[in-house]
Amino acid sequence: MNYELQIISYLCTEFVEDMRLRHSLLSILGLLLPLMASAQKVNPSATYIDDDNNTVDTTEDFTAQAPLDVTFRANPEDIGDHTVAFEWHIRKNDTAKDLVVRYEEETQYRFVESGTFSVILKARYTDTDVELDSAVIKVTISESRLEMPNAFSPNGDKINDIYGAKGVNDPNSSSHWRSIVEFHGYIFNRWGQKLFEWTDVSKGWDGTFNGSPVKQGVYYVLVRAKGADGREYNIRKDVNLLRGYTKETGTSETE
Ligand SMILES: [Ca+2]
Repeated sequence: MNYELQIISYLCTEFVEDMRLRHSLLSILGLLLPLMASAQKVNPSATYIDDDNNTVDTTEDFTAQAPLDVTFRANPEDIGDHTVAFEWHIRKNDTAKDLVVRYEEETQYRFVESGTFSVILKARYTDTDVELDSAVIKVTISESRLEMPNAFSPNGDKINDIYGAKGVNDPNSSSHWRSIVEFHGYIFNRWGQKLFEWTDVSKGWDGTFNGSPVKQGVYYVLVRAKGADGREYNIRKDVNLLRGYTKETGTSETE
């Protein structure tokens, strides 16, 4: 082999080595890229029942009223054969103190206080110890509100037929109750006899006692309740039970 050929041979070897190196680098990159790309692969969602009784499934921040049961899901994507460790931190008003920490892919939490809460999800691969991006959903629990009406008309026309918190006959009412976490209502007649009691704010009295309609007249309501914001409600008032209003006659003795 002459000198020139030796040089060419050397260069060829270098070239091949170089290609091998490049190939190796690309192979390593090829292995790393999925790991790097997977650093975005949790997309937590929240599922809850809203004020209109619809089931909402969202990945956005939201406002609702207490008591509120929420199911949070991590929704890991494209994780292949990796094992993922999840960590949920629920904190109030961005304080660093955790109300709870949970270690599961899907977790439930009941919000009973007003305010804004951060629900933080951290996730990592346990096999490679690669951290996945953390994500936050902010949940705002509204201030409480509770009003009791002065009258109702249990005559079967589907208008104000139930005596209960404002909003019980009209879910779209602007004075609809909000964030009531404890409720106890009692109905008495004028002799102080208890005719009805209820503990679900979304329910009420239909104007009957022992299965029979009571007479038109004045009754009394007593309500003790507590809001998610700590507000306590003590409401006593007269309740006018009126049966006169019907759709047919259109006469209004109630409103
Ligand atoms: Ca009515």
